[in-house]
Amino acid sequence: MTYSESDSKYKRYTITSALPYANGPVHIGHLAGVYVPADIYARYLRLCGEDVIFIGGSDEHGVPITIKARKEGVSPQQVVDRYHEIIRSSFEQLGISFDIYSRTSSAEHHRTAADYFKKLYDKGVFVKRSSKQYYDEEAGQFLADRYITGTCPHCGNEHAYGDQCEACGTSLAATDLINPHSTLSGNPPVMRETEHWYLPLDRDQEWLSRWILEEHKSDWKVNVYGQCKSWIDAGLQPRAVTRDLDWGVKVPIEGADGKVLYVWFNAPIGYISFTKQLKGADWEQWWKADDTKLVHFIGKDNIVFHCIIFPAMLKADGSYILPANVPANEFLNLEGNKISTSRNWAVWLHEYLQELPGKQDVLRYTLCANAPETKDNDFTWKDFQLKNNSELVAILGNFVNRTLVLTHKFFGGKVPEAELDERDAATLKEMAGYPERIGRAIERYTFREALSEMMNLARLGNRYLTETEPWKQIKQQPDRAAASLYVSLQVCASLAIVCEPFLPFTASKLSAMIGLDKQGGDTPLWRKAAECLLPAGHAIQTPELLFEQIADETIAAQVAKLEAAKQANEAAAWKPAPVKHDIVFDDFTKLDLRVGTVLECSRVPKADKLLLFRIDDGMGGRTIVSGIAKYYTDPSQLVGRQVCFIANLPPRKLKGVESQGMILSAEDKDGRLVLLTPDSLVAQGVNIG
Ligand code: B3M
Ligand code: ZN
Repeated sequence: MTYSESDSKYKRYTITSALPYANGPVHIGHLAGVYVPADIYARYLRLCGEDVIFIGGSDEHGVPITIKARKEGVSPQQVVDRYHEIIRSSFEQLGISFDIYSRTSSAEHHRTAADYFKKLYDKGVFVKRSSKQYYDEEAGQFLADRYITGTCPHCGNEHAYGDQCEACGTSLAATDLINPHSTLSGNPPVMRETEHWYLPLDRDQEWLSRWILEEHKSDWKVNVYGQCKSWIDAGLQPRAVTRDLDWGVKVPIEGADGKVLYVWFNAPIGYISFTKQLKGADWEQWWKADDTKLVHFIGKDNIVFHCIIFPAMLKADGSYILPANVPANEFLNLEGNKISTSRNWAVWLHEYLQELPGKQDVLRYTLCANAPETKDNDFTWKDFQLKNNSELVAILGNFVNRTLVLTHKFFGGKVPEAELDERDAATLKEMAGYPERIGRAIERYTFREALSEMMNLARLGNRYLTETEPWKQIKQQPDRAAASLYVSLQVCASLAIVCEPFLPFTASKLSAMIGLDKQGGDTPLWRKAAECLLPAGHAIQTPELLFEQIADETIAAQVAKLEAAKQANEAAAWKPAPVKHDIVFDDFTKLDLRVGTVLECSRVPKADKLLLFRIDDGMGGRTIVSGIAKYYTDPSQLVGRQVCFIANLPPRKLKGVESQGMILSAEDKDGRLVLLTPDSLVAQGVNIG
């Protein structure tokens, strides 16, 4: 039982979340954009007593997979086996409550996708077209999608793909790329004739325009609506749904050797084939009954596929319902920069789970609180720490802990009998309003608002407890202390229910501590969260802390890890400086370069960058000041070392010391200076040249 009128016509909910490519683990961007909101929605609806299926799985086809396999020198199957398992188990550990998490390499999926294509083919839906496409002669292969890279014509990104530019998010055709080249051989491609089947989206222009731009004008998110509108306004074009590749679902018709279904035709059918795996013969009502609400959770780069192409496929079949909503999110950035898999600028879920064990809810909380619902948003470790320490610990954890500890201290761990005064009753009344308020926000897909309302309930409890001061009242007016803890315990019970969609681990811990019975009765649990659920005399368990402070060191370690990634990127991106303009030989001979031996070496007082050298130059010796103190922290170790120097620079004063030349050093990638020393000992003052 939900709250909004518009949902009352639905008997069941089919909730899907984008199928991550099994070519790498998932990171916090995926979680904040797709899986955390989808899970909140699914958990909430279950608490409302609704019939829900929450579908997920790995997308195991497509060029990203085969490219990864090539790079690692293994088969595509090995790639997907490895990452499917990493992704599946990390989702499970984070408490993403999929009813099924399957994979598109499953036999059921291959069959379902092939049948889907065949039905549309037999109905004459597709148009067969011959076209010229990029081909790599050395690799002997057509260059579908990501096999081709080049410069994006919109933003100038030099690493745009043949299907999309990840820098500006524009969807591209391979022929849009400037200076295209094959990712297989690196060669510029040639054009070759090939035949493919196209979904004639131009024929769908009219109904799609009506369905999205009119019927969903007010209930779809602005960002989703806006993207759809610009696609539709630009005029929809036929779209190829087959590819010349060998990894994928084979095109199930005669004369289509060497062709597979386009991954974006194939993948959304996964939602259907996984439903079949979950529900068996009963699957159809989840996709075909008008009283089923279909909702797709995705990131913004998947909007066109879920709002235009997949609906066109569903409509072409004719027996399916269409999505009621597609609440796509924008992107989450990390410490001010775009998350990037290739640059390892990410917080990977499987690593987080290992490095911060038992902190699943803290991540869920932070990601929901910062979800990029209307615009791109930023995750920072400092904010993560703050959200934990000053919200989860200081508000929710503190309220629950104070309530339970005091109940044990003053009332033997039993809910006290209470006579309520006005303030008590008003507090309970206020509490009763929260489930609906939080629920309505979730039904509107405004999860950040829902989360902050949930915390407001904890704030209400905290404030009430502080104001009613049972620790003082217990001596003067024990009845008042009893009422105060009675009310606070009811708020704890309500919280144990309404925090579940967001913080499922906390919810079960709290429910266990207060002995909350989550079973039975006709009233859905979510509605019950408005009532007083713990009767007088009910025993509660010994309290444990729900959350712990996160120390500065923990955060520093994560920040250091990102810093290391950044440095590794910079090192990988390092290129030698361009060669300077030519000089004539005479210019070179003007330089007087020599070798000498360090006789003494010490720091220059009040100049932390400088070292003072006394050099035996075979000509009576000289003093040279050099800015390498940062890299040679023990100057005495340089004594006896031969170094190279320029002997004919005019003397110069540095921090009051006259320097008679310049010692040569190499500057490494990271800016570190390294002294140059001859390969074997030479006489003092010999020339270099
Ligand atoms: N695997 C693309 C992505 O991860 C794709 C989603 C498929 S959903 C049917 O962005
Ligand atoms: Zn671009």
